[in-house]
Amino acid sequence: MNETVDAIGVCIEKGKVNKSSSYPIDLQGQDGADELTLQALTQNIAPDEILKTCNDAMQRIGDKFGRNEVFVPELLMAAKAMNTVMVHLKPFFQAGSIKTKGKFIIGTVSGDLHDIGKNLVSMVVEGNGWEVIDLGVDVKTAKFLKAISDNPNSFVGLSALLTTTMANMASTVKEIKMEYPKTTVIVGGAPLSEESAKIMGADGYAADPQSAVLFLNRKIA
Ligand code: B1M
Repeated sequence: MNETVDAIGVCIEKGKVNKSSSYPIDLQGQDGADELTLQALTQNIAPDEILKTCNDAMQRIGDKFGRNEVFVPELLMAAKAMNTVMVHLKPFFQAGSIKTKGKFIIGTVSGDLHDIGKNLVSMVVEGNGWEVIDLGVDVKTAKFLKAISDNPNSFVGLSALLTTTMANMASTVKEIKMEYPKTTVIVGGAPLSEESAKIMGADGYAADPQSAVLFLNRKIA
């Protein structure tokens, strides 16, 4: 493992966005996720390696939150640092083909504000030649239905990170399938599984962005 990449992981876990950010106190004056990511890319470190380190760091801060060792403000700072890294990685994931394979509507379901995973899926799917219509977070069913109506033949992806919002996801899938039975819906997010996707009536489950791409590509093969 490279020292710069390790340091990016520390910045994510501690919520150190850039050199000028005063948080956290013990890293004041040091390079943050912003500067270190640019340095890592200049050293030709693979964007995938940087991303994996960041995801591991998010997992660690999430585990600490689960043990009540950190609280929502720390999660928010970690997310801010992670988003800074993603700004620099985005062009690498978007370097795919230009002619689009189809339209993919994606959003985080109602009641859920987690968007880092959903944004990663958007980037990777877009980079693989799909036009992505990102509806954002806390997306009500009506907004998905309007987007499907505005974009006939599109595919739909729903993301949820909370066990509580999985229930909202299930009702969104159900309503989409009632109004647009031919629309393919895939679901993903940490609390989901193949089994829960099946119970909801979704056409597929994707554990990560790459699985989402494989699923979509198979559908148009
Ligand atoms: Co929240 N949070 N959070 N949080 N948060 C979790 C999810 C939690 C597991 C932490 C914990 O307790 N250990 C826990 C959920 C527990 C549960 O439901 N079982 C939790 C909680 C409880 C909460 C609050 C309720 C806390 C509170 O207020 N008391 C609150 C809820 C707010 C709301 O949504 N209404 C809350 C708030 C937040 C912040 C806003 C502070 C922040 C989000 C900031 C943001 O997203 N902009 C936050 C964060 C950062 C996390 C953790 C630490 C990290 C999530 C993340 O970004 N991971 C998370 C703990 C964890 O995940 N270990 C946690 C990195 C990201 C790359 O992974 O999102 O899993 P992930 O996405 C993956 C896959 O899941 C998949 O691909 C992605 C890339 O590999 N994927 C898809 C995701 N969507 C997909 C869609 C697809 C396909 C694949 O196809 C359509």
